[in-house]
Amino acid sequence: MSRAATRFFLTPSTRLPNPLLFPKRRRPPPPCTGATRASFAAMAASGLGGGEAFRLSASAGAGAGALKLFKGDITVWSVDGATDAIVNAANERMLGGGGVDGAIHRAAGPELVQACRIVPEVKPGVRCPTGEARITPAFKLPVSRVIHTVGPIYDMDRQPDVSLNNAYTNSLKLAKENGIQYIAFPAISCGVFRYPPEEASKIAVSTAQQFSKDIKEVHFVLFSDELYNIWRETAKEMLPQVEK
Ligand code: AR6
Repeated sequence: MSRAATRFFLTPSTRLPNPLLFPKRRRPPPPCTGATRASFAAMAASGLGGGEAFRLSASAGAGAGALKLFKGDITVWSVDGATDAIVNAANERMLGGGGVDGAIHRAAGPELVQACRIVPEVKPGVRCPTGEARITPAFKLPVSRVIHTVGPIYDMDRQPDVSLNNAYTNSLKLAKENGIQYIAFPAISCGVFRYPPEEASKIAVSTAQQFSKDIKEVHFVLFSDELYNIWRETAKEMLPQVEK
């Protein structure tokens, strides 16, 4: 028997349980729309925590324009692999780095840095100036695209609030232009760039609100309990919450 053929054979000790003897327990479906249900299922499968949902606009119908909060590693996030994108907190060179940038490049594989390398430089060593955004394929990541943006270095930027607003806004604009329906952000600039997370969360939520008609769901994937709780408090203050 060829090696390929043996892959499809199960020995008695590895045989799967008979589904008639071990039926799957059925749970009632959660009371939410198809899109919402799909994204919650995808997040639960990927092992991300949290999952609180808010409406981005008081006037939008159920399921449209949602903001969701998750806890964990953004590189495992995906919704459908076709109209979804994660955002990378990159630097102006766009050739990788530490933090979430390093994690995204490791998970995407070496093709990502090659794709970044061919993004034209706007001046020597700068492919994406602070506050702007660029898009690439996502390679081995489970999403369709990576949007790279550069947030401000809090202590060095003259107007860090304007730059952070631009980073979120330009990422969302680029998502819209590329037909992205589901987008996930990390806490841009809240790591080595030292942006105070309470202030950053207000900018993040308010820019997401402005795209409530353009993007189905804006997600934030926060890496620590502390950040998750800050984003949750801000979302609760600014948006109506919806039941899971
Ligand atoms: N998933 C989600 N969030 C993460 C992950 C992850 N896998 N890893 C880290 N974070 P940072 P910045 C969080 O420093 O402040 C890079 O070297 C982290 O806890 O990654 O915008 C770039 O190349 C923090 O809350 O990005 C730049 O030079 C947030 O992501 C520079 O860092 C952002 O932290 C950008 O600095």
